[in-house]
Amino acid sequence: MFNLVLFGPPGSGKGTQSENIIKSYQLQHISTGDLLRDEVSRQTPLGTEAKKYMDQGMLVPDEVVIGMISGKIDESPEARGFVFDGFPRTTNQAEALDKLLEFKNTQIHLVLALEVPEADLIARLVNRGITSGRSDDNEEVITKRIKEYQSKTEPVARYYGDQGKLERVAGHHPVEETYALLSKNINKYLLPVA
Ligand code: B4P
Repeated sequence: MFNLVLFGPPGSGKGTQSENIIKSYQLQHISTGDLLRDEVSRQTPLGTEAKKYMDQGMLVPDEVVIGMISGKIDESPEARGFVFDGFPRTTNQAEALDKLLEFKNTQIHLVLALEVPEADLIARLVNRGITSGRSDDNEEVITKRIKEYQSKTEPVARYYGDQGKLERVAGHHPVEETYALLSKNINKYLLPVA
């Protein structure tokens, strides 16, 4: 089993690159952003709670997100591995993920951190907001999401750096070029199937 964390600020391309990675390496995709948006659209109690935070550009409480992840891993016992996209976003979430995986006799093997200048992040997300209909893709909320990332999520890079698992990758290139840089790192652990 090979488990990858795709890490980076809002709009750095985690979702975009995950799609390519799961196809080529035949891994299961776990995106906490997608899972939360699904709960919101189905108006579940969890979704109603999460929406309050997401609409303000704040992180959803750890216990909500960690509970969702555990169930999602259990749904795919035969998986070749997982791509965690947008999770963990706090050191608390990273510690919880380590414990969950240890319980399943596996671990995180590699963390790829996408690095993109802040001006590019804002431009990408404002641009996506024009078509996505996402309530958190407007300039005011985007700025809050980036601040939330800097204060709560950036420390997660140090957590994995201390474990010797972190690789930083330039994410400002076009999608295909960025993908080539990411796959070069993944190929050290696992070769593409497709
Ligand atoms: P997410 O859904 O994870 O969204 P994101 O960080 O904004 O986007 P991502 O980095 O995936 O960017 P994308 O590829 O889409 O989170 C949304 C919210 O959910 C959070 O703010 C939080 O409230 C909540 N949440 C999620 N996970 C949580 C957790 N673990 N704990 C607590 N709360 C959590 O790319 C963005 C745009 O850029 C797209 O339009 C794309 O086409 C474009 N783009 C991508 N790569 C490009 C490139 N190379 N060049 C040009 N444009 C590019």
